[in-house]
Amino acid sequence: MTSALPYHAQPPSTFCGLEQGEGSFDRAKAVVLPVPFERTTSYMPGTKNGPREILSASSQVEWYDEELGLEIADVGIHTLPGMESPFASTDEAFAEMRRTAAWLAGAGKYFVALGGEHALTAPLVAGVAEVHPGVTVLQVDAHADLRDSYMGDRNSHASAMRRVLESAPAVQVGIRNLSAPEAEAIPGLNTRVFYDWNMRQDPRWIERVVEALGEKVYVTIDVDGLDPAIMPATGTPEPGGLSWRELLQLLRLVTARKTVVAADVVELCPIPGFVAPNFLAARLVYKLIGYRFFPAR
Ligand SMILES: [Mn+2]
Repeated sequence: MTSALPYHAQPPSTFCGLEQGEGSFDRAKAVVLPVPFERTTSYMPGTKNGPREILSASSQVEWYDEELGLEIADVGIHTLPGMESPFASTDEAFAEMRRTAAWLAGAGKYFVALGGEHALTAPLVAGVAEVHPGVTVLQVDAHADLRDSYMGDRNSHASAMRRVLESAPAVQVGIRNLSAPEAEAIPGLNTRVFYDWNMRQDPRWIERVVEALGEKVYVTIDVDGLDPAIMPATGTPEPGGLSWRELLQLLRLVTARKTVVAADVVELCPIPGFVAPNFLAARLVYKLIGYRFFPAR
């Protein structure tokens, strides 16, 4: 459509600048859902700008993926309008997210949600679990997020995975920051934790992570799970973490062996004028879509 305009148009705010005509949603196998939710951020705020900056950076992502040897965008990627919840309570906003996740999963769409703070993962997983009972959650994160509540708030981002465990078991990868009560709680919880300090002592750690997952998987990637050298744009950075290559190897094996039904990329806290982390997040979302539909054989 833009080619018909008598001016040079700005890239539309769709993922990868893909044009969306009539029937785009129906044809799309993949859906990008912007969720600029930010309520409980404890250190540096700004995750509500994550979806906008990921979409903006994605306009610079090549549709051709050199690793897969094809244009991932051919599967059909529809970008939904961002979720707005300015006057709603957190419970109401979460109920809306849960309904939306169940609607998308029920429609057979593979969705990737763009956060926003990590608390949004729990209602999305709950919605997906309504359609895919038995789904397990793969979390990449520096933080265990297993506090039962934080500052009196059970819906805090610091409790994100504790709430997730109420609807699905989890496998947590790259963990390198948690409290003593969280560490003490882990043996009694339906989760398997791969700590960053020792997970590479086993050269087969990626296989062990994948073996710990069920057949259907929801992937949640808190960008602070990555090495802050490549991902400084996050509110609670931690030294250590996964490299870009490690994360891709992990996702490649998960998609080869399991069915990934939905995903989210959360906690990007964009740094004004510094686009590399935003571009990394955009490329990660594109890889999450590519691996899902063109898994390794
Ligand atoms: Mn985190």
